[in-house]
Amino acid sequence: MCDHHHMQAALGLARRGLGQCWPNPSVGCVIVRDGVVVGRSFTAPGGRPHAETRALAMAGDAARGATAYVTLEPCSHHGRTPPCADALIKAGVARVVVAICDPDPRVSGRGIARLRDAGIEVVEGLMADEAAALNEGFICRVTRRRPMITLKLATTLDGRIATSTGESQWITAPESRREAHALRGRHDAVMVGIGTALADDPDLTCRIAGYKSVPMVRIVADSHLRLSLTSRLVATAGAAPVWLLAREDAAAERAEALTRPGVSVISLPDSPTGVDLAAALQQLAARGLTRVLVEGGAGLAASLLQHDLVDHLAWFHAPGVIGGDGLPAAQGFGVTQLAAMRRFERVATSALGPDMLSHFRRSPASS
Ligand code: AOF
Ligand code: ZN
Repeated sequence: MCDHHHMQAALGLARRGLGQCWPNPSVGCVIVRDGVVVGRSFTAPGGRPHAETRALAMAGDAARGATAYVTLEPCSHHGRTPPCADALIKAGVARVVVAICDPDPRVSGRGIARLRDAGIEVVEGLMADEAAALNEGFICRVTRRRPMITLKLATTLDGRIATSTGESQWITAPESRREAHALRGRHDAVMVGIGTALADDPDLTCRIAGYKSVPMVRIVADSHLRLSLTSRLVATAGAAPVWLLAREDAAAERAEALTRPGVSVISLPDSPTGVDLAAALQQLAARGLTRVLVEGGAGLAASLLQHDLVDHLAWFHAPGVIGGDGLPAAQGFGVTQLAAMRRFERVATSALGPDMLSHFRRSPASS
């Protein structure tokens, strides 16, 4: 079997860890000796042990003289676990095929150098684009100091998320709503604006059995700490984290009442539109988040688009039309000229029952 085939398998393994490994990247590792896969694994939920350690444990003595395929450069630092580069050397691996370098300043090339110094043949850059896409959240956290943002919208064909009276359940079909939960599963956290939290009283959990072993972080952009103490989010704050993004001047006694049942309040500089979003995302990255799914509402969607913070769009379209008096998916954010429009490029489209789901990413021309 060729290198490409095994790297593809390693990428497939890494994909299974998305949404579960933060603050670490989800890495895949396949160990092959004499054409036989003797070890395979991905980063454990919570980020440790690393992929290579687990795959080497599976391979045991069979790792001697083998080739290891890893989707990210093996680490070289002494963290909570010894360096993976050292583990590969100790196990007697002969060759390591790496998709991309680790942007973490503690590693960034040192893992590969360590392997080469030990006489191991290292091949770099195989399926690098695929690996970079898979690690986008981690790379974003390390290099841009904010998590990758996916904005999910579920609308009619004319982009409405509710009628003029606020009725919104349900616009999309059960097939779409199920896929929306799978999307949550591949993200570390889900975030909504306070309007949505008050209107829907959502759980913001991933409700597909067996899909997620690390609880989803639930985030509300709640500048004045208006989240109800009797909301489902507050009631379940002990089971899965709830983080509120609030302005510094939000009432201290309100913050105290919310923190008592286990909610975390993150204080941020004031901004005319609520909280300073760039500062908010910086705080989320500092707490380790790599992939955040934003599910609206229209105000939060507009602010993110305005500040060009949307990396991916997951847009569910139901085949219906509400018309101009329905609520739009994104409020106005001051676009008067087409040159200022936020542009995306289509990555994939699929049919979900009667609905359509399109994935877009920020157009390279606009970044
Ligand atoms: C690997 N294999 O599976 C992962 C790696 O805090 P630590 O000690 O767990 O180290 C975290 C760093 O290790 C993380 O920032 C990234 O550079 C690397 N992640 N490395 O060799 C893995 N998840
Ligand atoms: Zn490691």
